[in-house]
Amino acid sequence: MNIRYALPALCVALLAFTPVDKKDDTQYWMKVRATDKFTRTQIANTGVVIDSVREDFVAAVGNAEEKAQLEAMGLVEVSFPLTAEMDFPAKDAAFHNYDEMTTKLRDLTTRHSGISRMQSIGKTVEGRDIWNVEISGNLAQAETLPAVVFMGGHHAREHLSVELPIYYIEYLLTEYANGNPRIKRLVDSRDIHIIPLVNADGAEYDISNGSYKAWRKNRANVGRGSYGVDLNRNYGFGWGGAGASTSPSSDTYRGPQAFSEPESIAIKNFIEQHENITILLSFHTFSELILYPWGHIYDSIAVARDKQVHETMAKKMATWNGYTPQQSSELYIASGDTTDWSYGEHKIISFTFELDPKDAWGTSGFYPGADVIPQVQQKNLEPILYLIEYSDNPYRVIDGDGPILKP
Ligand code: 0X9
Ligand code: ZN
Repeated sequence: MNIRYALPALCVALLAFTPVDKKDDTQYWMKVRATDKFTRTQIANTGVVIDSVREDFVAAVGNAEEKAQLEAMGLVEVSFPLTAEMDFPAKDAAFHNYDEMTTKLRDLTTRHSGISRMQSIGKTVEGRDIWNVEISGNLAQAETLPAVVFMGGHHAREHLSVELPIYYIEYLLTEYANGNPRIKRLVDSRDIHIIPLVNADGAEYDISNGSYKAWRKNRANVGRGSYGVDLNRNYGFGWGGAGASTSPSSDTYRGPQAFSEPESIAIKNFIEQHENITILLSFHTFSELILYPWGHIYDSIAVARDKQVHETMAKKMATWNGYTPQQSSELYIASGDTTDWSYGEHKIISFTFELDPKDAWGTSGFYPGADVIPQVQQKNLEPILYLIEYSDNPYRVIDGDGPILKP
């Protein structure tokens, strides 16, 4: 047949065989109540895929029909469609959603398996894994090396705070592979932990259905139709003090007790299992600040040397990123934050960075746009390398010993 006739004929044939009833193929993520294996079996029998099992619920993915069946059984607590809209708005596509982040971390740690490993340190309320990437030239004996931990994403809408940890994982692994001598020396002599996204449920919720929700907390059902505990008010040092709300509907709700949330428990357990950690940095946004304890009281750290180390390091890091170094409570009193606990309970030298921008109206500062990602990653690179460097003995910064790892 002549090509001029073949194409139209093919189209007609294809149209004839195209099914007219277009089945809705939307997949839904569901939190489904289940306390025993029998209920879980019933749930599985609807055809959904169960991807995690917790004491009193499962996380499942299924289609509209399966969702309807589970709803009829009265078991669905939370559900949302896993459509293309379950992602950052197109203009912010450079940000990583949870799946993109997980895939990237898996790829990187697989490609650089000699010096890195990826481990779940616990699960979120909705059953997502909280990932830690450990980087060291001596993984077999990493616990004998000085350790440092970086984390991001305690607050859902602070997506930029997740992009920095992801980038530093990539940077350290690829620069090591490229033979960068400074990175090689750092990685070979240190145990580096990077937890990019603590509040994975909140971050996913914040981008669900195609628009930002300015969500802050985790996604715990806290009763009376309210959701969320502020994870940066849930840590157990000075918990219950000022600057944290007792009201479940508040954005700074401290939770029913210290460490009531699986996300903060995961961090607590992780820190307590890694006694070699000497320095911690938790990324937040925004205001361009370098904060250090205390945050729950106006008093400064009583141990003179500890105070001096925090101040000296904060000032030094500020020379690179241009942020303002100050004690946390200079900003405002807030109890139950990560760094008061890590320093107060474990004497870990601890910082909170409030990343760019410096100021903004309303919640717009949490959504500065993808364009800023590279510059914020770059301006904070030197502070990160500095903290890795001094994790062998942070007191070197006041005792006058110079950097021992610089080329
Ligand atoms: O309030 C917070 O948790 C942090 N700011 S944010 O805008 N990212 O929410 C600041 C925590 C600083 N710590 C204290 N002031 N205690
Ligand atoms: Zn924050």
